[in-house]
Amino acid sequence: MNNPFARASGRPPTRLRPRTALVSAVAGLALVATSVVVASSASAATTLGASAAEKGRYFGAAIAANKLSDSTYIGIVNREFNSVTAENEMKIDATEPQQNNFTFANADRIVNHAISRGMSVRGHTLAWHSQQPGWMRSMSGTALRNAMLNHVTRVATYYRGKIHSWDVVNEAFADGSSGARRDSNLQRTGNDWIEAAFRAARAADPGAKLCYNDYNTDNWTHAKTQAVYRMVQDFKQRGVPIDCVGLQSHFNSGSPYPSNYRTTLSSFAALGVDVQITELDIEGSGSTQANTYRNVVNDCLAVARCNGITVWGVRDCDSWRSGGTPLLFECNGNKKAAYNATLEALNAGGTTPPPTTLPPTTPPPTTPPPPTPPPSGAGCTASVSLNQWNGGFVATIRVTAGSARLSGWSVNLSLPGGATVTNTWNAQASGSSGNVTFRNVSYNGTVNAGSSTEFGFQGTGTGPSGTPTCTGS
Ligand code: 9MR
Repeated sequence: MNNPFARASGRPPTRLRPRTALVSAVAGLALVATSVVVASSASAATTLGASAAEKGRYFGAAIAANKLSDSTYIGIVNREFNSVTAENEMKIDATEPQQNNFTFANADRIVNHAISRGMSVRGHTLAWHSQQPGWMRSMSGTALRNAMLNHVTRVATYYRGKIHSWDVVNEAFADGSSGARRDSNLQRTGNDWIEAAFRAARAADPGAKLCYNDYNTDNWTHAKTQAVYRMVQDFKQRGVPIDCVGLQSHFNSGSPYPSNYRTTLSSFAALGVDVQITELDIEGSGSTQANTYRNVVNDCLAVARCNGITVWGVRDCDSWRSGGTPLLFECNGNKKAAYNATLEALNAGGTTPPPTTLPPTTPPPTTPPPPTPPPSGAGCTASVSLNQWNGGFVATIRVTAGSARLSGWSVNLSLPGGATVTNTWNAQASGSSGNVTFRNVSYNGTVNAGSSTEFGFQGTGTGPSGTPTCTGS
């Protein structure tokens, strides 16, 4: 498959007009300098999603169903991102407006769009004190607990196999210095409401990573950060199924990017969970804003288990804080300095992917990836890392280019009888059982010589055990 974005990295041919000798000499020098830049940028990814994919990570955006028909907006989404979050469409008030009456139409528009383009989806959010429908706001006690668990189960079951990571519980801790849980109708059903929600989510969709997500948990010294850390530590110790922590990371002058942000990321990761930056926006402009974006990307790339960044909106005018111009694109769709800094930082970040996590908590037998065979065919190899549990699996496939740059690739592998692919990210699958071929999507077909990119799929039954065949073009 051709990469429609490959041309975007090329420069138009330079045309020289007759000038004075001096101007020609200066132009000649400039050309030499430019050609150096081109030589290095020719090997650099040209979109956020492609660059993140080279590092085994995703770069996503929160998107809104009612903007999918805005051509500027969807053009950016399709070009730049390999993950999306529904900004509002999967919240409790949107998916269960009347008790036990579930509506998924708007969320489906987002999920289907993403899946059709090989993007992964973050689910946001299953249990939250806010954005509850009226019927839930007026509930309490056992009735509310059961209604919450029913909601988690029904929504996670509906999207089973389609969600990369769920924000199972959102914003359950209080701001300030108390380190306490936030008071809410859910909290008043009992302190164990969070772990009950995680257990229900795991039962409903065992292949999704399950995250706890919150804001003002970026500064390692803050009481709220420490309180969330202790909860995750406790969950890991007691076997409560949790796979990831989401740091929303809404930064502005009142809640600035903290210099110890990397410590926060690595400290959570050291508990044995993934860390995801889930709602990034940084108020400001120009180089100050750009540098903060650069710092955030560098921090994530420095922590192996920081496996993705999502910005909370596409253009400044799409933002919930549009007055603070906190995003990567201007309203007219132009890239901002913050965009360039983000892409540069991603491209500079090497190509080492983070390790894959192991859902579910009940340790599945993990099949070690087979040794990587030497390059064959048109110059690529593929290796599988498999997380298998009883009844399902997640396979992560690493595609590595041989000594020549690929402009497209496909991977063929054989699934044992009874196994079915239910969800694929960063690739397009042909077939879902038996021999299945996965082809690159628009943003990850180009792989430089010796570099790698990753895609994955989830399935029911038993995962592949043989060596996949990689064909490059
Ligand atoms: O961006 C979202 C905005 O459109 C909604 O009106 C608001 C209320 O549901 O939620 C915003 O998103 C929030 C997210 O769901 C949770 N973390 C804070 C985000 C910004 O308020």
